[in-house]
Formats: sequence, C-alpha cells, structure tokens
Amino acid sequence: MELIGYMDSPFVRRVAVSAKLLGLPFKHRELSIFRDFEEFRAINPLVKVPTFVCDDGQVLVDSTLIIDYLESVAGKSLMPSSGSDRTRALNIIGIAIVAMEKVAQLIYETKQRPEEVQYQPWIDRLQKQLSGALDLLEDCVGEGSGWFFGDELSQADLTVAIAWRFVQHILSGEISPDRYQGLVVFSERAERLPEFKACPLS
Ligand SMILES: N[C@@H](CCC(=O)N[C@@H](CS)C(=O)NCC(=O)O)C(=O)O
Repeated sequence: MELIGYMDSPFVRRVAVSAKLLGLPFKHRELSIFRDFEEFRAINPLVKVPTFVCDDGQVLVDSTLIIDYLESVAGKSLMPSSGSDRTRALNIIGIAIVAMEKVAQLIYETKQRPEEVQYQPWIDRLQKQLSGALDLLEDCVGEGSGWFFGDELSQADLTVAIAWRFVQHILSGEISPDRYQGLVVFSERAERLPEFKACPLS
C-alpha cells in the first residue's frame, strides 16, 4: 500500500495517522500536485492528494474513502459503531473537513491565482466559512482536555487535531490562537502522540 502526497495536505495526514492508529504499514511517496504534476498524472490522472495505491494496484482518492478502505483491511474502525456517538462523530468530522477545505480554497485563491484577478468577495466568503467552522469546533472540544468518546482517539479527534494544526500552519498570522484555546490544547495533546509524531507536517 502506498500513500502519495505531502503531509502538508491535512487530507494526506489524516490518512497517514489513521493507518498508524489502525496498525497498518504503508509506503509513503512525497509528490506535489503542483511541482510534480506530470509525474503525478502518470500515476493518477486526477492529480489529487491523497492518492492511495492498493496492493492490487487499484488507485483510491478522497481521504474518507481511503480510510474506509483501510478500516476494511484492518478489520477495525476508528469510528463509534452506532447511535448518537456515531452521529456526533460524523457531525464533527464534517465540520473539520469543511475547515480544511476552506483553507485549501484560500490557498488556491491567494497563491495560485494572480493577484490582479483575485476576487475579494470570494475570499471574504471563504474566511467567514472558515471562522464558522472553527467556532463550531471550538465549542465541540470545550477546554480541549479530553477526547470525544472516552480514552481512545477516534476519527473525529484526529481529524479535528489535524485541521487545527493545518489552519495554524497556513494562517497563523490571520487566525489568532487566543480565540481558540480549546483547539490549541486539544491539538497539542494529539501532536504528542506517537502516531502524530510519525507523520509530521512536511
Ligand atoms: N475531499 C478530499 C479533498 C482532498 C483535496 O482537496 N486535496 C487537495 C490538496 S489539500 C488537492 O488534491 N488539490 C488539487 C486539486 O483539487 O486539483 C479528501 O478528503 O481527500
């Protein structure tokens, strides 16, 4: 199994940390969707990260689908199995994914698009959506001192921690940690875990 993409993509990192937590070994290849476009295209014409090559050669995209595949291989899950805990996990993961997507969209708009054709109302919209997501996540984690569903780290926990670390990596000057103290504590606790340390943000 091979995971392709840099860990500076939170979607790649969530797959990598999930695989570690599930105890699944995998190869990791650092290719950039921008700098290595043609090399990437030869492996996956979709040129998306994460790209995941299964042992039988099939190629998967989308972190949530890849994690679904990993869980089927591992025969275990990082999700609560049913009931309101599962619904809550789905709710929290959805919010964290939107936060990560909005940061990625801000990068495309402000770093890929030439400055003279950037569209400020679109940037404002993305920033408001991102703030909305972060405010919701801050409410979810409270003081940040526990995990969502007991002692075990769940998919919701790791996705929220990765989302916040990514936000701070890209937008530290714009999103003040003072406003999100629960997320700061939560993320620091997660980043100390061996599975996170094994997948450092590149
Ligand atoms: N929903 C996808 C999002 C993945 C995603 O947006 N990856 C970005 C990089 S962080 C990407 O591949 N961008 C290139 C593109 O969309 O063309 C997932 O969960 O994997």
